[in-house]
Amino acid sequence: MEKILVIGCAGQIGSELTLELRKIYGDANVVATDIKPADKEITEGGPFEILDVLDTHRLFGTVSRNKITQIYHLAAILSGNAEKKPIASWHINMESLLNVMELSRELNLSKVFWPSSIAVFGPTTPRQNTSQFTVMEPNTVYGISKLAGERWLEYYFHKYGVDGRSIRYPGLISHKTEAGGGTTDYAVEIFYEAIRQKQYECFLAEDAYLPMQFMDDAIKATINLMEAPADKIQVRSSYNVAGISFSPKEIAEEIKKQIPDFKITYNPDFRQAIAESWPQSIDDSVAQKDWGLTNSFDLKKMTDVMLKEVGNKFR
Ligand code: NAD
Ligand code: AKB
Repeated sequence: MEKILVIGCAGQIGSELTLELRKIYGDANVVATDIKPADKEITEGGPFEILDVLDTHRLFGTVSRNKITQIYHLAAILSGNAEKKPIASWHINMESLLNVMELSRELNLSKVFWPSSIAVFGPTTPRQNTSQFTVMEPNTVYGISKLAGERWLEYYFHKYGVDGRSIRYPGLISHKTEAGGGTTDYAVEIFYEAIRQKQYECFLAEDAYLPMQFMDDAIKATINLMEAPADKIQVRSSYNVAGISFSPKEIAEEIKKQIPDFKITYNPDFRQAIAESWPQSIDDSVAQKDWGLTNSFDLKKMTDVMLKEVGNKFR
């Protein structure tokens, strides 16, 4: 029987992944933790603890007391916020991962999930159909921490046999919990503002193409990766996952099909330079081949669900 610890359960991914894991493994077998309170659905639907992942002593205590066998470590400072506090963000992103990897080694846990990001790529990476193995020279503190994290994951696998698994998520789009300080957040905010104000000022330029993925597909991919037999996982750093690529102009056009008087204006800020350093589209054929990655939401299907669900929140 697996017992799972989710670290960062109150965030954009954790708030949905925790519920999905509880459906699969049983409510009592998924211990949700975060440094801040989470939604009632999470705190009342199964075990929940306030936990700072940097507190090594408490982390070991929580894992031992609950007889945890797997960890999903989601806590991090994302690209936009990390540029505002580089050293503090490096500390949180790296120390938290090393705490989790050391603990997994010492307590011989069965598996660890830790997400990487398209931020591992940089301005010298080919930007179209970016391959699994390519030039990686990130120039953001977030990207540097994700690339270093990937190296540590691979190191712990080869050196100690820790079964760490990872996806380089593109920008994730969801309606349950708002995004937490990234460069791709515009693609979530735009739906809220389209519903609330029928207008949106975008912090990226109209042609800032980026890879994105709807949350349902991201969660399905995460669980498929974690459930795949260990010998299928040939990439021990992190897998490319493509999703769908579009620009702010294209998503605005899709929204206008349903809200004809929606208006978008552009006022690019520091995040435009980050977007320009990331790929515009991703080649995820290795993940397809190794563990059967699939993607089912295109721009239209995602827009339909987002407008409906965000609309329901304000009804
Ligand atoms: P988020 O910011 O929405 O959530 C992160 C959660 O971690 C928050 O609830 C926060 O309170 C918690 N946290 C922060 N510091 C903590 C600490 N010291 N101890 C315990 N919890 C702490 O982020 P997210 O979008 O859910 O991202 C989760 C992971 O996925 C991150 O590693 C992120 O880099 C990665 N990722 C996300 C995206 C995306 O588009 N959302 C894309 C690529 C990678
Ligand atoms: C961000 O924009 O920082 C994240 C990511 C792609 O890692 N959404």
